[in-house]
Amino acid sequence: MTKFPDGAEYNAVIAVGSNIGDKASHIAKATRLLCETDDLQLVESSPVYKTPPWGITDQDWFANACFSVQTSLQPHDLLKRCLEVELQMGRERTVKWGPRVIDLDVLVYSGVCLSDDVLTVPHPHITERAFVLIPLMDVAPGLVLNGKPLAHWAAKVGREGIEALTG
Ligand code: A4P
Ligand code: MG
Repeated sequence: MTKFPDGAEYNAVIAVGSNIGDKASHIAKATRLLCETDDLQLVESSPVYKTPPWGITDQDWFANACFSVQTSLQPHDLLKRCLEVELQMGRERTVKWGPRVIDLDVLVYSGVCLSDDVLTVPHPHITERAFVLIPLMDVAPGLVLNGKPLAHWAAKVGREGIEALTG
């Protein structure tokens, strides 16, 4: 279960990744598109990080970032919005964990722990992935996952091969 820090200004965190073309601009564009309507405000963006590919390692490096948001959208509608932005940006689904122009994942949502056919929140594997934990710590440093602070999980996975591309 996730515990949000008391008084947090955000109620959800989105992770974004890209490993095709101009990766950092894809991330900037996705953030802009996602926050275009009144029901979702950007609270804070992490730097964009260059990260080694995880899962399928025989593919180009990724750019990864996280951003915290304040939204009135319920979790499934937030996922729907993320998938719409992916489609708008020409995302094609070919290989699971394979190359992608843009990937938007709902990492955490305040007070929500659920899993059904289309959505699992908190996103599975957060605690095993440095490419998620490092930007997540930038925007939600007080978050507690499975009873431990993010720094605990981040120390376990290390940060080998990860460097900031933008500040
Ligand atoms: N889905 C369920 N829960 C969620 C959620 N919390 N957020 C469903 C978003 N989607 C969620 O995702 C498949 C389905 O997951 C969605 O339709 C939604 O209903 P997808 O984006 O089509 O497929 P995918 O991304 O290939 O699979 P998956 O399991 O989401 O992979 P991940 O976890 O996104 O990992 N290495 C680095 N360095 N950086 C990366 O960003 N990304 C991946 C993909 C692999 N390696 C990487 C990176
Ligand atoms: Mg995904």
